[in-house]
Amino acid sequence: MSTNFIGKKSAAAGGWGALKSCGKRLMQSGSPLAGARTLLKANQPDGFDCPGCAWGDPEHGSSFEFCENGVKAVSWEATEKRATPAFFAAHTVSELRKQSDYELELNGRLTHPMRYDASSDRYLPVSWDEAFSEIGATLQGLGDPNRAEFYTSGRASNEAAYLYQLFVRLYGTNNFPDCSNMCHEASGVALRQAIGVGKGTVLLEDFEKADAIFVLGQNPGTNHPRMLGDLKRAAMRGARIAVFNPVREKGLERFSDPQDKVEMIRGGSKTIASHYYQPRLGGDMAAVRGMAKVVFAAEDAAIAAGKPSVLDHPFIAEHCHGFESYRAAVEATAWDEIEDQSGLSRAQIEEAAAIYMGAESVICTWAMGVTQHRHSVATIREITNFMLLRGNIGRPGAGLCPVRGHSNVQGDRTVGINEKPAPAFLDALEQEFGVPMPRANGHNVLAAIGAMLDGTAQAFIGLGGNFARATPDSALVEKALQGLKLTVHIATKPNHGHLMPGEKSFLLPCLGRTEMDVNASGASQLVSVEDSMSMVHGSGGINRPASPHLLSEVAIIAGIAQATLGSATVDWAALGQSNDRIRDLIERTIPGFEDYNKRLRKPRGFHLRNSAAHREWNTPAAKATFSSGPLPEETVHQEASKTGNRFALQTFRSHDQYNTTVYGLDDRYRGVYGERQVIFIHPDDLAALKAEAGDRVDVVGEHGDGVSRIAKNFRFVPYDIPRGSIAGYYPELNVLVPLGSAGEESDTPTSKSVMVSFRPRNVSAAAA
Ligand SMILES: Nc1nc2c(c(=O)[nH]1)N[C@H]1C(S)=C(S)[C@@H](COP(=O)(O)OP(=O)(O)OC[C@H]3O[C@@H](n4cnc5c(=O)[nH]c(N)nc54)[C@H](O)[C@@H]3O)O[C@H]1N2
Ligand SMILES: Nc1nc2c(c(=O)[nH]1)N[C@H]1C(S)=C(S)[C@@H](COP(=O)(O)OP(=O)(O)OC[C@H]3O[C@@H](n4cnc5c(=O)[nH]c(N)nc54)[C@H](O)[C@@H]3O)O[C@H]1N2
Ligand SMILES: [Mo]
Repeated sequence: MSTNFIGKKSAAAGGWGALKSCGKRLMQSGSPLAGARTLLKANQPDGFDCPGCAWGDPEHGSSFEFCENGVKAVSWEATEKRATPAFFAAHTVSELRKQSDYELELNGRLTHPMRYDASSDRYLPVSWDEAFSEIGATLQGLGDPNRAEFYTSGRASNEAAYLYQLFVRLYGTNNFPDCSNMCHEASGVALRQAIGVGKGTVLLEDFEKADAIFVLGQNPGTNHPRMLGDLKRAAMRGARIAVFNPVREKGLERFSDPQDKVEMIRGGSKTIASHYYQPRLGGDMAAVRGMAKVVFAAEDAAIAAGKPSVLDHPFIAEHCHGFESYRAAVEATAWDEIEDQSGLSRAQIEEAAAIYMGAESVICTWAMGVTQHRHSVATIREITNFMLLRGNIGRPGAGLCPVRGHSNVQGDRTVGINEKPAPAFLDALEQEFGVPMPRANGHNVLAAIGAMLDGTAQAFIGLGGNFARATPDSALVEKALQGLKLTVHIATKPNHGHLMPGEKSFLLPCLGRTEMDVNASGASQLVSVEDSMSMVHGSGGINRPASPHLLSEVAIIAGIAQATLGSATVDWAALGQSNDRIRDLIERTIPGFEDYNKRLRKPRGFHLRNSAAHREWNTPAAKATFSSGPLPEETVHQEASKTGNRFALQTFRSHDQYNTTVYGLDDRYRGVYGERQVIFIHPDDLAALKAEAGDRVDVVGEHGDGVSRIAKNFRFVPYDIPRGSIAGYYPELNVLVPLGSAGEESDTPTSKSVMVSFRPRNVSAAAA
C-alpha cells in the first residue's frame, strides 16, 4: 500500500514551519501587504478580535501576538476570491454539492444576497428588501413560532447575538440551537452545579503564578496556539505541566516560540509538558478520581505521622458542601476499575497526584477531549471536586479554565443565546420592552434536529456556522434541512449547509470581523466579544468589505426583525444602525455591563465579575458543591474491548482546519500530508487487524440502533495512541456520530467516543 501521504512530523510546534505556513497563507490571500497590515491589528487594543479562538489577550497589547492559525483565520476572511452571482449562475446547487468542504470555501467570499430558484436549481441574486420581506412573511405564516429554529455559531458579536435573541423572543420562541450545545455545554452545566457559575474562574495573569497546570483533552498547539506561549513561560519558570491526552500532540510536547528571536535563530525549542499521560478515550473521570484517591491516602498518612494536612480543611469547612459523601465515593471506587477505565497505571496516577499535591496553586484547563463524552458533566464535576480538595479555586494562580472554542461563544451565552433562559433575564427583557417573553424552554441542537426530522420544525435560520456538517448524523441532517419551508444562512463563505435548500432558501452575505463596518450615516461601528477569561473588549475591522453589497450581521438581523414584527415594540432600523444603542440595551437588561459603551473602548476592555473567583457560591447550598456519583458503568472504550474489531473513535481537528472550514489537506504536527480521510491507530491494533499503514478501509458505525452508518475509504496511519482508541478528522466522520448518543445532562453529541468497526475495501471497491 502506498503511504506517501505519511511524512515527517514537525520537530516542535510553532517555529519556522509556522512562519513559513503564514507566508504561504498571506500570498494565497492575494494581497500580502494588506494581509500583513491586517495581522498587526489582530488582538490589539485598536484593532479587531482575532476570529481564531477564545484564548485571552495579554495585558500589554503592544507586541503583536503571533499565531499561525490566527493568520489562517484572518487570511481566510481577507481572501481576494469571490463567490459572485456569476459563480452561482455557472453551477447548479447539485453540482456544488459534489465539491468538498475545502473546495467549496475556496470559491471565496459571498458578495450578494441570493435566493434559491428550484426550477433552475441555482441561487439567483435578490434584493435585500425582497429577501427580508419574504423571510418575514414566511416566518409569520408558520402559525406557531416554535416551528422555527434559530441557530447561532460562536463567532457572532455580543451586539449581533443580543439583537438576534431579542428578535427571536419577541417573535415568540426560545428555540436557540447553538454551537456551544456541541462544544462546552458540559462545562457550563457542571460548573453551574458545582460552583454556581458556568464559566472559568481564572485570568490570563493566573498562568504566571500557577505552580502546576493540568491540561486535559485539549490540543492547544493547533486550536489555541497563543496558549502555548503562556504554557511555555510557565514551564520556564519551573511550573509543572501535566498533560492528559490519548494522543501525543506535538504542540504539548515541544514548542518553538516565534516571538523568541534567539530561539528562532538557534532553531531551539522548549519542552511544554513535564508529564504526559495517555488515558483511553473517556478515561479522564477515572484518572481524576484515582488522583483524588491518592490525595486522601496521603492525607491519612500525614495525619498518622503528625505532619501538616494535605487537604485544605479551612477552605472545605467554610466553603464546601458534600465533602464526606465525596470521600466515601472515592473510597468505594476500586483501583482495578480506575486503571481499566482510565488506561493509566496506578503508578502513573500516583505520580500525577504528587504533582498536584506538590503545587501550592494549580490551574486545570480542558476542552473537547473532556466535554464530548456521555459522562462529560460527571467528569467536569470530578475535576472540580479534585480542585476543591486543596482550595484551588478563587485564589491567585489557581482555578478552573474551560478553554472555549469560537472567539465569542462565551459572550453569545452571556447576552442571551440560551434555549433555557434564566427567568431573571426574561423579567428584565419584559420590563425593558413591556411585552411578555416566551417562558417555555426551547430547542437545543439535538432537539432542533429532532423537530426537523419529525416535521414539527419548518424553518431554519443560521447566524453563521455550518449546521449541516457540524452536527451528528450529518447525512440525515442534510436531508432534514431540505424538507423545511424556509432555510436562511447569514454567512461569509459558501459551505455545504447552504446547499440543502428548503422550499424557500436565502443566502445572506455579511461583513466579517476584520472588515470596516460603516453605517448608512457614515459612522463606523465597533462590536464587542468576551474571551475565555471573561474579558469583554471592542473589535473594529480595518479591511475594506469584500463587496459593497454586504451588510453587518446586526443590520441583517434588524432587517429580518422589521419585516417579521414591524416596529411597534422595537425601533429595529435604529438599532440596526447603531451598536452603541444595542449596548445600551444590554447594559439595561444584563448585570455586569455598567458603563458598557465607555469601558468597552478601554485598551483591554473590562472583566465580567466571576462570583466563584471571589469564593461566592451561587449554588442551592450556597457553597462549592462536591458531587459523589460513581464512575460510568462502562465507557465506549471498555465496551469495545470486549469484542474483536471494535474501536472507540474520537473525531478531532487537523492543524489545517477551523471546524468545518478546511484550510488545507496537511496535518504537519501529526505527519499527514495531502489527505484527510485517515484513521490514527496503534501499530499493534493494525497488526491484529492484519492491516498495514496506508491500507484503505470503510469505517462502520456500531452504535447498535439499527441505523447503517458508513464512512468510506479511509486510510490507516500508525500512531502513538492507546490500543483500542482511534482518531480521525471532523467533519468527514460526522456521518458516524449517532444522533441518539448524547452527554448526560449536557445533551452534547458524543463526538469523542463513537463505537466503530472496520470493513476492508477490496481493490475494485477502492477504485469506486
Ligand atoms: N485552528 C483552529 N482553532 C480552533 C478550532 C479549529 O478547528 N481550528 N476550533 C475552535 C473550537 S470551536 C473549539 S471547541 C476548540 C477545540 O479545541 P480542542 O478541544 O483542542 O479540539 P480537538 O481537535 O477536538 O481536540 C481534542 C483533543 O482532546 C484529545 N482527546 C480526545 N478524547 C479525549 C479523552 O477522552 N480524554 C482526553 N484526556 N483527551 C482526549 C484529542 O486527542 C485532542 O488532542 O478550538 C477552537 N480553535
Ligand atoms: N464530530 C465532531 N463534530 C463536531 C465537533 C467535533 O469535535 N467533532 N466540534 C463541535 C464544535 S466544538 C463546534 S463549536 C461546532 C462548530 O459548528 P459551527 O460553528 O456551525 O461551524 P463552523 O465550521 O465554525 O462554521 C463555519 C462557517 O461559518 C461561516 N462564517 C465564518 N465567519 C463568519 C462570520 O463572521 N459571520 C457569519 N455570519 N458567518 C461566518 C462561514 O460561512 C463558514 O462556512 O462543531 C461541532 N461538531
Ligand atoms: Mo467549539
